[in-house]
Amino acid sequence: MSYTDYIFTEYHRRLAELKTSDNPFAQGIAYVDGQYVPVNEARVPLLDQGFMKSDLTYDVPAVWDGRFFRLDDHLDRFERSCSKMRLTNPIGREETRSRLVEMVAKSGIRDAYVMMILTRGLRYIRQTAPEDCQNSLYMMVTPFLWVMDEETQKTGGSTIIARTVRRIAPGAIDPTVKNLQWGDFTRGILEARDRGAMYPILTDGDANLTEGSGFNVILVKDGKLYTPRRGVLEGVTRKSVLAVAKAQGLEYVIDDIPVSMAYDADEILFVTTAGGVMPITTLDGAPVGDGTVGPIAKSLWKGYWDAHYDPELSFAINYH
Ligand code: PDG
Repeated sequence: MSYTDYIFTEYHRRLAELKTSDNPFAQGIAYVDGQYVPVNEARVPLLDQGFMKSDLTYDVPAVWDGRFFRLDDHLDRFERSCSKMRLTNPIGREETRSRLVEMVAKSGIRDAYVMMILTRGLRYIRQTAPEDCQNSLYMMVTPFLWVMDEETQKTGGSTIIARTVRRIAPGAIDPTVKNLQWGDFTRGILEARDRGAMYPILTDGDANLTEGSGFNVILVKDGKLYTPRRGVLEGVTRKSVLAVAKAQGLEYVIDDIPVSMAYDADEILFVTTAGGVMPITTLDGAPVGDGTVGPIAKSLWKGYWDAHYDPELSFAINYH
C-alpha cells in the first residue's frame, strides 16, 4: 500500500467510528457565550460586529489522529492578530487553550478542524467606538476538513492565476491578521470555476504572486522552493512544510515571487491546515512540469503527515 493510501485508510477507519458514535458532540462542538452546544445548534447574535462588519480575527489549528498539532503556534498567531486588531480575548490564552483541548476530548473527534473566532462583539452599531465593546469569543471543533479531496491529492489539482481580481492590498487589509474578508477570494473562486479550474491564485496587482483562497503557495524549481513574502498570511503549514524541506536537504526562498515563475515551475504546491500539502498539476489549462504529482510534492506530503507524530510539534488528547 502506498503511504498516501495508508494515511487515508487509517483516517477513514477513524471517521467510520465517529459516524456510529452516539455522543451529541460527535459531529462537532461549539463554544458560544460560555456554553458548549452541538455545532449545528450554535448561533451568532445578529448584532455581533463580527457578523455585521467582519470585525474579527480567527485562527484554525487541527487535530490529527488524536493529537493536537502546533496548537501553540496557532495561539501565538491568534494573539498577534488580536493585538493588531485591538481585540481582547475575554477568557485569555490559557483558558482558550484548555477549553479547546476539552472540546476535542468531549467530542471524541480524532481528526478535527478547530476554529476560534474573536469578534468585536455586541452594541457597536457603526457610530459607536469599537473600544467600548465587550469582545466575543466563539470556538468550534468539527470533523477534519479537506480543501482538496482525497482523489485530487493523488492526481493533482488545477489552478488559474486570477485575471479579474487581485489580492487586497496589505495596506487595506493586513493579510497577516487571519481574517474572513473573503471578497477577493470569492471573486477568484468564481473566476476559477468559469475557467474550468478548482482554485485561484491571486497576484498583488504588480506581477507577483500572493496566495489563494485559504492556502499559501509554494513553487518548486530545480529542486528549490519559492514562496511569497508579502501580501500573505504567515501560514503555519508553510512553516511546517519548509522545515520538512530543510530536513530533507532542500533550500527555500521567501521573497517576492514573480507570476512568471509559476509558468516555469517544475511543481506547484498549496499548503493549509485544512488539508495539508496539495499538489497542483494544471495551471491555466496547461500541465505544471510533466503534469503529474512530482517527487518533491510526494516527499513533502509524507514528511508533513509524519511530523504530526513529532512530540515537539503535537501532543496526545486524553479522550475520556
Ligand atoms: N492563507 C489564507 C488566506 C488562509 O486562509 C489560510 C488558512 C492559509 C493561508 C494557510 O494558513 P495555515 O497553514 O496557518 O493554515 N485557511 C484555512 C482554509 C480555509 C478554507 O476554508 O479554505 C482556514 O481558514 O481554515
